[in-house]
Amino acid sequence: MNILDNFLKKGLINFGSIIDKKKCKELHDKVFSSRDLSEGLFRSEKDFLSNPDSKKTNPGKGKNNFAEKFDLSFIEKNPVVKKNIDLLVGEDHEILLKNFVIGVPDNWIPTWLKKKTEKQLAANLGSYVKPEYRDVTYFRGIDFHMDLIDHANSIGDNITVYLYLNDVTEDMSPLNVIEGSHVFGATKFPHYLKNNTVNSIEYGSSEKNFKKFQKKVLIAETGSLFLWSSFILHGTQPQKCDTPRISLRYDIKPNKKNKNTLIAKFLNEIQGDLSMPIVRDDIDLNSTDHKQIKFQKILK
Ligand SMILES: O=C(O)CCC(=O)C(=O)O
Ligand SMILES: [Fe+2]
Repeated sequence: MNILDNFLKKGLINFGSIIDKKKCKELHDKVFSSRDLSEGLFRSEKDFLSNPDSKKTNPGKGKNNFAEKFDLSFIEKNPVVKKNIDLLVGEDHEILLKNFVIGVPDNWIPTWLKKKTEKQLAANLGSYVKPEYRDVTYFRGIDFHMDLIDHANSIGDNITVYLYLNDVTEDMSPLNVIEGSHVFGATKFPHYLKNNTVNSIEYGSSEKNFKKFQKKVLIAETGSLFLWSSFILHGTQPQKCDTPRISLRYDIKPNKKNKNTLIAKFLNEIQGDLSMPIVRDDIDLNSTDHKQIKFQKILK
């Protein structure tokens, strides 16, 4: 089946390792050597408590963004990538954000922080990292979510493009993707999920309406590229080894005026809401604490 027909069914494209390995490795090495990748990345507990600083700690478009310092045309102008992205979201699409993502090994995380993040469903480490290092994104795993989680009140016609800059083994927090999980449209994080097995998982639009889906664990080599709809559930386990996973991620949106994109066709098939005012229910937005007890982590 052609990859775009497959996308219409599954909401995911696995392009395989199509991006120049040598250039990926060079980019990886530049990120790797640009900072103190150790416990030195993090603030002290005392400093954190004196100013939890929980907002705007991630790179933005044109703001505090290490990925914007590089010529990424070997990715963006790759003919296969460009052709498929243009067909999906139109040639007049907008790149809302490109950023590097680092999957953080446990041995960098200070003890005080380990206790905190172990309970979090979405361990984005931005607010715990020293301000000078916040030009890339840091994760200690994130449970199954839709990327719509970043876009409350907006139609989920975005796509995420994700490139592995190093070889990602089973221990290195590979992406887990639930194929076809767009069918219920926008649902709130944390999601109704059960019976997680190697190849499948059950996901519900409510406690009463579960369906079984195929799951893919994206163990893959340097230069492997993936693309998914912002309605597709995916997540990562915390790292299980000392090598960080370094990736590059794009958030891309079609132009509002363009109605002839394949993503518009994809959204037409969805039986459910295409946007949501409240996208998550795991954090108290007025405090730095996550509502840990109520929900169980799936990706541990
Ligand atoms: O890199 C990770 O651990 C999280 C990846 C993810 O969910 C994303 O980039 O959308
Ligand atoms: Fe995501």
